Amino acid sequence: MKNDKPILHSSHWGAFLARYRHGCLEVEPFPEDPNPNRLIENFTNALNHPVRIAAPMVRRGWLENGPGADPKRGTDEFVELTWDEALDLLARELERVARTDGPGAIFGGSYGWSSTGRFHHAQSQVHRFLNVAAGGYVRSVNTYSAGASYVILPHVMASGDAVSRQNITWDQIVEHTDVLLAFGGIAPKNYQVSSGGISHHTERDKMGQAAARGCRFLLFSPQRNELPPESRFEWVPTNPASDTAAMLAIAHVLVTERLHDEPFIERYCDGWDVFRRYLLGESDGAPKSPEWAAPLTGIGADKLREIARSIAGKRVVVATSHSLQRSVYGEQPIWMGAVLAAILGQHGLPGGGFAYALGSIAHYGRRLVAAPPGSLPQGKNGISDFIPVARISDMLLNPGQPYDYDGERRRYPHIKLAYWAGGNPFHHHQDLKRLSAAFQQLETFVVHDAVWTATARHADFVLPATMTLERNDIGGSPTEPLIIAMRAVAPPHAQARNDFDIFSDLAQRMGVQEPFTENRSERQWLEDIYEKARSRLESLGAEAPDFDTFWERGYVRTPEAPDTGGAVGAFRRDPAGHPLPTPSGKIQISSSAVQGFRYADCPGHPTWLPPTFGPSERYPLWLIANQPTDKLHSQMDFGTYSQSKKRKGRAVCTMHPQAAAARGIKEDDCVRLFNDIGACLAIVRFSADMLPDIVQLPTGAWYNPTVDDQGRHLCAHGNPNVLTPDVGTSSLAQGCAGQLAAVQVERYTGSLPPITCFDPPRCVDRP
Ligand SMILES: Nc1nc2c(c(=O)[nH]1)N[C@H]1C(S)=C(S)[C@@H](COP(=O)(O)OP(=O)(O)OC[C@H]3O[C@@H](n4cnc5c(=O)[nH]c(N)nc54)[C@H](O)[C@@H]3O)O[C@H]1N2
Ligand SMILES: Nc1nc2c(c(=O)[nH]1)N[C@H]1C(S)=C(S)[C@@H](COP(=O)(O)OP(=O)(O)OC[C@H]3O[C@@H](n4cnc5c(=O)[nH]c(N)nc54)[C@H](O)[C@@H]3O)O[C@H]1N2
Ligand SMILES: [Mo]
Repeated sequence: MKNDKPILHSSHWGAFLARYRHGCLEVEPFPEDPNPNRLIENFTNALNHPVRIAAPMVRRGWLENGPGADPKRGTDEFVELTWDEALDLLARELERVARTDGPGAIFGGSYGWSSTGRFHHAQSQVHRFLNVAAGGYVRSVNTYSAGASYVILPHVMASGDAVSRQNITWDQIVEHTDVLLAFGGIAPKNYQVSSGGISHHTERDKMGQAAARGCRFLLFSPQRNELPPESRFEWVPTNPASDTAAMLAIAHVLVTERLHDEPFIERYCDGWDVFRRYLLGESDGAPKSPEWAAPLTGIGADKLREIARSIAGKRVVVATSHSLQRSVYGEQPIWMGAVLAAILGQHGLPGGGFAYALGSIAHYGRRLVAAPPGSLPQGKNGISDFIPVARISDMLLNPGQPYDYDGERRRYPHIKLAYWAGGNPFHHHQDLKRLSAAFQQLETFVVHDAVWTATARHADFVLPATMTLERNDIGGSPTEPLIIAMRAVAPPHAQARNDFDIFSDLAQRMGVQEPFTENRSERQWLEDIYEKARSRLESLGAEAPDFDTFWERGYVRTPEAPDTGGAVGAFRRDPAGHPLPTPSGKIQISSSAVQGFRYADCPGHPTWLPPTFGPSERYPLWLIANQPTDKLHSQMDFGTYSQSKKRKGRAVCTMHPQAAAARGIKEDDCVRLFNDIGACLAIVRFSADMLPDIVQLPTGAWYNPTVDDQGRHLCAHGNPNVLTPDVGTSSLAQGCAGQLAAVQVERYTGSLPPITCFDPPRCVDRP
């Protein structure tokens, strides 16, 4: 396959042009993109990288001993089989588990971002397959992104999507907002990404336009560079996990100085009085004043007071990032953000209110489009059982045990087989040593991926999937103005196959090929997915080319939908006619439903709960384990751009020069970060643009477990999830709490263990 003319393709981090010649891939940004993203460069060495999975593999221990728990999972050797052998064996195993234990023993949650195309979307494929072939599967609910917020928000306001995706847009902010309070920031590295693709990176310019009109951006964060310079933001250095206290103090000033919007609270809110008594200290003896909050937040009392006075009567957006709620008690700052916007009377005004996750991913803050493409139907799941997504290790280690979730007492299912396609738990989950032990409990673990991730290395069946550039697909999303014909650029690597074709052949062996494929080819599925957009475009009187024209041209444009503020805007305009879907139909400043669950870790109104997991004498630094700048999660960590940002082949952690000096650490030193959960190595970079008692190590470095020359277990590469706690945010949401941990850092003086995670595992001839 040779393409002399560049072909348009799409990824979660940007649309781009690709050309594949003489085995080499060149990429360039989509010409219309005002602020293209260098992550596209990660593709250039990816297609034929040695870490690609070349052929179907079965773990040696599974082949020799059959299904069952095995401590060798993760370090075992693999045996290459032919596709026919591997699929025959896997089909029989799936039938065995479905027959003896039922589909309720199959975990098909398969969390992860996979790739952009709407048809070859690996999760949709695996879910559809398990529904058809096994009668269903135990699923996972919620996300690692918004685990706490999407459970608390429906109790308080409306669905997470109604608050984050269909509420306040950048267009409104450009025109109307006076002050934007950004708790956790709106980091340039983060809004360059959007699931379903992103053809125009516009956030930076929108913030610049708002600032030029006079909008003031205030950043509350432990790190400075979490807003673009174009926003002319002011940094308010804020301790990790203290945002609830900062917001309470601002609310306290507003209420005690009678700057709050009493008519709004009266008309649009429920449960004010209980919260007001807490805020003023009438119920617990502790007024949540700026003086109370100053030592907790690290923000001076005068500063908090000045901020409160300066926002009263203004058009204000209270924005909170995803990161705020990805830690223990993560529900609180989200609920409090909604309450602060209510105290200011801002909900539902153009460019005012509570913008959950604004710009944390580019799809938050964008206008909805009128004609998004369709997606692959997943069919009906015969199993109703589920887990909150980040409780995967708990589920595998504690079958049958009870746990709390959103007012229910539930029990973990007994899972025998897990099937993963399109996610990387050894990237996304916490306490990776524990996760490894959890996967060792399974009878059988099946993984499709294009590359040898740590997850694939833990599997019994490893089936090589194509990468997006090796197949035809359609890109688009509810907020993306282009529907992109993602034409294949390169031939599949070695024996890699599309997830759809793998499932189709498995379904054929299990006698369900026709219900799985509906006798439709890839081309027919793509036509179907496109047709949803085309017919809608036609009904809108917009240009609606037929599939062949679309495919030839490379994309079509969909108009934007009206910018009405969604359910929150409608509620503001007519609270009786458009009540919110809460028990009162109003904003719940306190909630008798949540109160009724009697969770000490999530009381009936936003509450300051001191972090129990923060720095201690032994582990005096906050670890911020946030999103990486040079890739999406773990995807293509071996890619040119990601590799160019490593030092000594390892992840870079950022420290304040003071904290480093106190430990005798110099720039570019290798350090060991450790706590009671685990340890890893990383190379130090200095920055004074952060609080002195934090160390930042982004996620994304592939897990590289090893034993150093002193016999200590550590990740040689710098995956922070060896250090993060595997606990839920609270009994309410049980969300991921991986953003923060407490650690110690020391200079590493041993010999540097090699990086082996990009070498394929050992393969042996069949026994
Ligand atoms: N400590 C800490 N941990 C975190 C976070 C944090 O802030 N701190 N953030 C969390 C968040 S918000 C998220 S969303 C998660 C992300 O976690 P994931 O979404 O699981 O991470 P990815 O690296 O995107 O995993 C996608 C995998 O799918 C594979 N893949 C891509 N395309 C295909 C395909 O077509 N077919 C198949 N079969 N495979 C494919 C890729 O190679 C990759 O291995 O991480 C979470 N983990
Ligand atoms: N380049 C790139 N972009 C991405 C991703 C990626 O992997 N790579 N992942 C995407 C995904 S799936 C998601 S969900 C989003 C995630 O969006 P977020 O979760 O918001 O992103 P993070 O980078 O993890 O965190 C943002 C910043 O929050 C600050 N922070 C951490 N804890 C606290 C706190 O307690 N209080 C305050 N005030 N600030 C705090 C830190 O300084 C951190 O850098 O990013 C998306 N964008
Ligand atoms: Mo996410």
